[in-house]
Amino acid sequence: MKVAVIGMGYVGIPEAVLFTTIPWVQKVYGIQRRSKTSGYKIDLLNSGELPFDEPELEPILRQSVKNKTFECTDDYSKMSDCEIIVVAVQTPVTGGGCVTMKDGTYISKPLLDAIDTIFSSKNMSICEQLIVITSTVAPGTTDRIHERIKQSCAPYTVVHAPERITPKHLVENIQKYPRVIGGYDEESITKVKELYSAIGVKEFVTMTPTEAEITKTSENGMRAVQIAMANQIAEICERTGANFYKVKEGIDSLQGEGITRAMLLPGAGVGGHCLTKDGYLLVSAMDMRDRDRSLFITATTINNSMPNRMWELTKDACKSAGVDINGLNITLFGWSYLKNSSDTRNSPAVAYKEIAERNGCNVYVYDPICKMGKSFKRACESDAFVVVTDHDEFASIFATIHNLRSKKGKPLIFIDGRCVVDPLNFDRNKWVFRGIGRGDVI
Ligand code: SAJ
Repeated sequence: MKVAVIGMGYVGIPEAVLFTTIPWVQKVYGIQRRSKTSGYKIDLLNSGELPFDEPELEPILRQSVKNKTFECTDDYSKMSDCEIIVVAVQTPVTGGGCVTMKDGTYISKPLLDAIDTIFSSKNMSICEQLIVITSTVAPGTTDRIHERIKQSCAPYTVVHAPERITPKHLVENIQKYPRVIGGYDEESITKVKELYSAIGVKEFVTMTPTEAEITKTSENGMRAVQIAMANQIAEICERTGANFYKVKEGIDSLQGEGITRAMLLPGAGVGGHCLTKDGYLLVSAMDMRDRDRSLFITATTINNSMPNRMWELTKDACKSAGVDINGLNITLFGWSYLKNSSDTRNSPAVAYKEIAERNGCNVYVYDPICKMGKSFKRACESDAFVVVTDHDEFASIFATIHNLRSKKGKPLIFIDGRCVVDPLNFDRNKWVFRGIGRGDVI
């Protein structure tokens, strides 16, 4: 059997490479358009290298390139003799990534383009083909594709099997998490189960395609709501002189039968490619008049406001320190959106830096994982230290940073966006501390 995977990203690459380990799969084509931003991946992957850090996957890729079971190509016609086509393109909701249909629902532009190429005559196969949509899509998307198949009498069936991966643990996530499969018939569902069982997936949850779309967009929409709750409770703590982490300890003590509370953590913001968009995809199935008041949109708005909250804390600290914010030298610890990751998609650090520079500050970004800021010495020479990403490798810095002293006779400033230090370690004559959720320390 031959398999094509469209979209060589965080989802498509690991799945395509793992498919090459299946004995009954002779060839896997990684289909990647030669776009400005991602076209480079074609030659990179064909040379046996990954565009991201995933140690477990690299040797499998090299082996599959060597034995020619994997080939990355921009030639979509290679799909025509593939029995299964997996669509793993990104589904952004901003920057023109989304098409709003007549009924107000969304369909991702990259997904639409991928489907159009599958349906185009030069790529259409004569044999029955199974299309597996693994991208996260708005409710109703798979039905739309199913309808198009029926109208065009194309030899396709379609299934939605959304991915559940997070950067840094791609292979582990693919194999560890149950796979939701939304299909129209038992035969196609069984085929998808066979494919993913063969790469290590142990558990499946089957349902209709729309239920699968709502499952995936809800599980991330819910997480964004949970984080937004923590962020809003943290703001209430800051305004009332309370310590969020004591409140969390109190709420977490409410354990027991049926009494469940999942208090996540407030922070400098929510970045990444999942939580920042899946709520929008989910609510696109709501009546357009009701969307803006949806819980998921409100949560995303709260989370997107956190870099500004970090800026407000910076301003307040400067006022307390008697330091002019204009021209302030800031070291920004962290550039990626997620700890121990180099993934900067929608990173709150980018938003904070823009606000600070717009207000006359000089921002030095220090994030060795993102290869930003070469000099730790320079990082220590600022007037203010702002933490957006809590990389493990920063722990030793944060354990002793309170020993730094200003050379300008003014207090230094520390803005803690991830609860990485104990404020009590900071000499209040030499430092002004502000932290998300730390209304008790001003
Ligand atoms: N964050 C908080 N407070 C929290 C947890 C996270 O502010 O309590 C922030 C993080 O700093 C980051 C952002 O939210 O900026 C996203 O963090 P994340 O841990 O949710 O990581 P993601 O965006 O990679 O989310 C993915 C999702 N997985 C899939 O879509 C398959 C999500 O469903 C997972 O729950 C999450 O990974 C995970 O748990 O690792």
